[in-house]
Amino acid sequence: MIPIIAEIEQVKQSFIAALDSATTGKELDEIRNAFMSRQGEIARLMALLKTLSLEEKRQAGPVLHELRAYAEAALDKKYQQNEQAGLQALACREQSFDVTALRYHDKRGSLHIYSQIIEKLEDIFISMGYTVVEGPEVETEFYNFDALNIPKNHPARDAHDTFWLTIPSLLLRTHTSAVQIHTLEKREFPLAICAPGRVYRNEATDASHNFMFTQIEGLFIDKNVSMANLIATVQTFLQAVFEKKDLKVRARPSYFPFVEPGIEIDCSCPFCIAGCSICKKTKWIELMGAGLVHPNVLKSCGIDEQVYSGFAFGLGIDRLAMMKYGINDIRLFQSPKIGFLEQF
Ligand code: FA5
Repeated sequence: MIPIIAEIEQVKQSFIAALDSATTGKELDEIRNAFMSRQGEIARLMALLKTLSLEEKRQAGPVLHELRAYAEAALDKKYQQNEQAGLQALACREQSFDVTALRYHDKRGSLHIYSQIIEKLEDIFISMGYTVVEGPEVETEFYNFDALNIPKNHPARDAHDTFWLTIPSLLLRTHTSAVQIHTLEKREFPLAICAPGRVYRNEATDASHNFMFTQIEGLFIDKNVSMANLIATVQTFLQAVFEKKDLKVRARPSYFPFVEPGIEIDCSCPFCIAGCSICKKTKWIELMGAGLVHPNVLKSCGIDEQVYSGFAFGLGIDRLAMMKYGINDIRLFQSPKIGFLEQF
């Protein structure tokens, strides 16, 4: 036997062995490249054949052509088998996919800390007979300022760095007190509402200031409403918020154009007895602005201020949550940090 025929046989055996062990499309591509390409084994044998004598070509030529035909057919068949096996595996996977299956170790979503706190505050208000209402976040100048006794050029407007819209007189509300006016306009008494929601102020952010934060407003209107009613209501509310029956409140004079008199309400520190880092060793925590609704506010909503009176108070939910949960940066509330969110 001439040597090239033995070499053709060797190539055939190594082709068969490679094909037998191939299980992926990528491996089949590699085999095609190694044996069938222009730089492959069969092309090398073809080149060798050309250098042989006529007699040798006559003997080896058909054997080499037979190897090429065999290799092409075997490779095609294996490609087909491989494709079918892949499709079957896919069909099998799809068939056994159970959308209702319970997966114990998957991460579960939960309500955002904002939602949890707002729900809790709403529950407390509801338990005191209040109704939850909402107002728009895009407000008119009238609801956010004018009707709240803050006319144009009033210095109190400076305290609210406002995001104005390009449409004249429209703005992002700077406080939930704007909801007071929407509710008062309905003139249904007695009136007891709370209004939680996002508010916006165009100010620089730091660990305790954000440009978007959440407030909750309380408003009560009836006949003969007094400061004593306000303080008792706020004390009951805060005792429930901090789950402390002996929590005390105190009032300090303050100024908000829409209440008269205006006060700031502090509560005794619910976290310590002798002073701690949260109350800055003062044993008191500043919590909210409040006061008796200014007669001008009632008048601007068409309410007889000689007959009706009321109180209002508003507090920042972010700062309340920071205190309650020991959060040291207000910006975390709006961050997508999963480690932070997962704690609640
Ligand atoms: C007001 O917004 C009044 N509307 C509250 C009020 C309601 C007074 C009813 C009287 C009657 P003030 O600007 O102080 O007040 O804001 C209230 C609370 O919002 C603050 O106590 C604070 O907790 C929170 N707050 C204010 N500015 C920011 C800020 N930039 N980032 C986070 N929280 C803030």
